Parts: sequence; structure tokens; C-alpha cells
Amino acid sequence: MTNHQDAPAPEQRALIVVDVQNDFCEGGSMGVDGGSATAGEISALIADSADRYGAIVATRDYHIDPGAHFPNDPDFIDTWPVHCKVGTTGAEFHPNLDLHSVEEVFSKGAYTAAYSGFEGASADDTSLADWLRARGITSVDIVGIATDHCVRATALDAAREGFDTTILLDYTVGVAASSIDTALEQLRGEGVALDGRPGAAAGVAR
Ligand code: VGL
Repeated sequence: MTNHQDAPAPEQRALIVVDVQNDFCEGGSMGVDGGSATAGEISALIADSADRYGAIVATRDYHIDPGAHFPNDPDFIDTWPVHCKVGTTGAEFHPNLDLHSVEEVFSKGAYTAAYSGFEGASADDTSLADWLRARGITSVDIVGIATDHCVRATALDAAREGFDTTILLDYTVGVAASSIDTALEQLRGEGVALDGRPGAAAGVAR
């Protein structure tokens, strides 16, 4: 079968699940409203789209000592309360996220702030971009937390790396309405396709 140019074959498309970790869900140190419901909805999406993706991967914020990322008086824009420290429950994936189909995990931010999953590496130190290219992936769908921070940064890098990039916004939740709006405008300008509305799957769309 030939492929339509606008529709990459499923084996060329990957799903990237960004930072669906306890600290970014309700009860976590930086819990985002709708995070735990979104985790469950992403699991349902994965279960429904087995034929749609050639690979499913997850990223995680995985801090050891990221210095100025964790000040005493965080501004919640560029600096943050302590979150996703290696060895803590907060760093673990949310239990609503079904990891069975997740082929590889990319960890980022050990000693520095790292918003984009493309700053991450697998356990054998392969970068996300190299890993995807090695599998012939040309197109990525991105979901996860938070729309206005790590999802945004991951999508911008995906597009810069040359992947045909879509954010499935329904399967994302964001921190604040104003930074979500700014992020969506920037993403559109950088050629990222936007599908749906932030928080829609979790029922917290603004
Ligand atoms: C994130 C702020 C700080 C995120 C991570 O996952 O969106 N946001 N670190």
C-alpha cells in the first residue's frame, strides 16, 4: 500500500507521553487540576490506538539537584517547588497511566531545569530524537502535563528536530489559562498542529 503524504503510516508515527508523574497530579507538590484524570484518559487513548502508533514512549522529570530550578521562593513561571526528585513517590508515574505499551522512558533534568523531553535520555543514554529516528518515526503526537510547560517545550523541540508534530490537547492539562494561551499561540507559529482543547478529556477545559 502507498502512503498518503499527509498521513504517515502508523509505523512512522509515535506517541510521546510527557511527564505524567505524581508531583504533577492532584496531591503532588505541583499538582495540576485534571492531572490524574488525564493520566487515565491517556491510558484509554493508548488502549484504543494500538494500530495507530509504531512506538509509544514516555518522558519524566527526574531531578537530583537541579540548582536554581528549586529556589526557596519559586515564581511558578521559571522556578518551582521541589518536584520529581529521584527516589520519591512524586517522581513516579501516576498509577492511572498504564505503562504496559510504553516502550522506552526518557529522563531529564538530573542537574538542571529541563522542560523538553528532547533533553531526556533513555537508560542506555540514547536521546529521544535519535531513538525515534532509529525506528523510522517521522511524525509525533504529544500528550501529557503540563500543556504550557513541558508539553509545550517538547512539541517545540519535536518540530525543530523535523518531526511532523501534533499536540492532542484534549489529553493535556495546563497550569494557568494565560500561559496556556501564550503557549498555544507560540506553538501555532512554530508549525505545531493543535488538536482539541487543553483539559477536555479530564473535563477541566477552561
Ligand atoms: C513542568 C514545571 C517545572 C512540567 C516541569 O512537567 O510541565 N513544569 N517542571
